[in-house]
Amino acid sequence: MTQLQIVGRRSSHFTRLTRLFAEELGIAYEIVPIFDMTERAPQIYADNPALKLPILRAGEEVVFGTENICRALADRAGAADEIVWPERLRGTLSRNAQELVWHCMTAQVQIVFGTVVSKLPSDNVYFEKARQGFEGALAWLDAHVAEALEALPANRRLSLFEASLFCMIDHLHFRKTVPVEQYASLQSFVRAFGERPSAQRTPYQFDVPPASGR
Ligand SMILES: N[C@@H](CCC(=O)N[C@@H](CS)C(=O)NCC(=O)O)C(=O)O
Repeated sequence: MTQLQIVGRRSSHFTRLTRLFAEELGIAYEIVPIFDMTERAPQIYADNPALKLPILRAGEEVVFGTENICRALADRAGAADEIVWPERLRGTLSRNAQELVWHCMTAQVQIVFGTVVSKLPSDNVYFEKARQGFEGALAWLDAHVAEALEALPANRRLSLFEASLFCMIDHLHFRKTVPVEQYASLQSFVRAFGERPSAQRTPYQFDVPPASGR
């Protein structure tokens, strides 16, 4: 079988979600780091024209988008039916919960890429509103996570909801954009999910370029 490459960053929550899926599904992969997110050549992003990461490379085939990558990995493992994908979520609360996790992940990218990487003023309304919406979404998730977890099928192998929620909350300990410690239900979920070997094998860390590199 072709050696799979996940082109991304060990410090990225979207990349971690794909790595976590690969680990859970027992799929071997190599991580190919993108050291500098300000690069603008599509080749750096495995030819993703959107200049976003992660990307899954399997020989000549490239897969764009975190959810697509998770699905491609599950297909390879023959385990797609064992995963609770968003379309299997029943009820508005569960669907809203997934939406807010995606929202938080995107807000985190907006704040980190805007204020940390691009050094734009963090008191601009663009970032202040992002932080306010982020905090509102976290408070909502904290209040509803128990119900959202309860609604998942008991016999699941993994759900995209839990995996994405874990990667998102744990990233807030690594890249401290908005406080997260006060959300007791979210913290206890992260502690429990963090026991999984897949979580322990994919800790956040900054990729260090080789000394002779860029
Ligand atoms: N829709 C994309 C979003 C991925 C994303 O935002 N990735 C971040 C890194 S965590 C990124 O590419 N940041 C660089 C940028 O926004 O220019 C996906 O699902 O993979």
